[in-house]
Amino acid sequence: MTDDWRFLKEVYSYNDLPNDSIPEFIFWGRSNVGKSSLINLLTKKKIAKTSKTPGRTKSLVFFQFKSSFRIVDFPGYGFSKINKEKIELLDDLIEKYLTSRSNLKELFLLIDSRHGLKPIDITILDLLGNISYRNINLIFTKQDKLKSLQSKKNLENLEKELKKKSYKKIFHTSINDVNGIVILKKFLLKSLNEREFE
Ligand SMILES: Nc1nc2c(ncn2[C@@H]2O[C@H](COP(=O)(O)OP(=O)(O)OP(=O)(O)O)[C@@H](O)[C@H]2O)c(=O)[nH]1
Ligand SMILES: [Mg+2]
Repeated sequence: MTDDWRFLKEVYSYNDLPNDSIPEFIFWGRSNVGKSSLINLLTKKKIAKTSKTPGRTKSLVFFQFKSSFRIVDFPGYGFSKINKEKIELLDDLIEKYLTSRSNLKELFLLIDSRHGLKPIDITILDLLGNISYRNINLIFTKQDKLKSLQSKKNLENLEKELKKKSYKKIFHTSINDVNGIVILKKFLLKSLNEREFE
């Protein structure tokens, strides 16, 4: 039920993180890749703020389903209008979160299907590898914008390239493809041992 989803809080500092053990899923990736839009598709609610211009999400934004789990909308990387000091604080918060959050279930790294893996995505994947974070999944977004056969070919090459990196699963999503969302939801539920959230 959409009513069972609620905005919980926006977090800017480590001490402000929810202080309990409710499982959490992170959605991360370059600015504008579609993190907040995907959260709205999953929750079937306009719960996360989206924008045509990159740099919309500027904190860790927590959304909660009943008292059973949370989705965390991460600020995008690779673009920011936020000043340098604030970026450093956010980087610090994200690093602490990733290294110490025991209720973090899975991390989803979103990649724009049209642009593929950018050097900054590789840096993030390597950073996650360095801190030995294992539950990484990749989501190729904006599949609807992939038109030509050539772009699809590029995507296949990209998936081959990714074989060298460590991640668990790859998902494909698009704002007009219900199936991709259903597959993603099933994965979330499986990792929670829950039966449903609609
Ligand atoms: N065509 C298409 N556009 C999409 C899709 N997903 C998101 N968008 C658009 O991409 C833009 C950015 O979406 P957001 O969800 O705000 O992106 P974000 O990753 O949260 O961006 P930041 O908060 O700035 O890091 C918006 O204009 C969305 O409507 C998709 O699957 N297909
Ligand atoms: Mg966002």
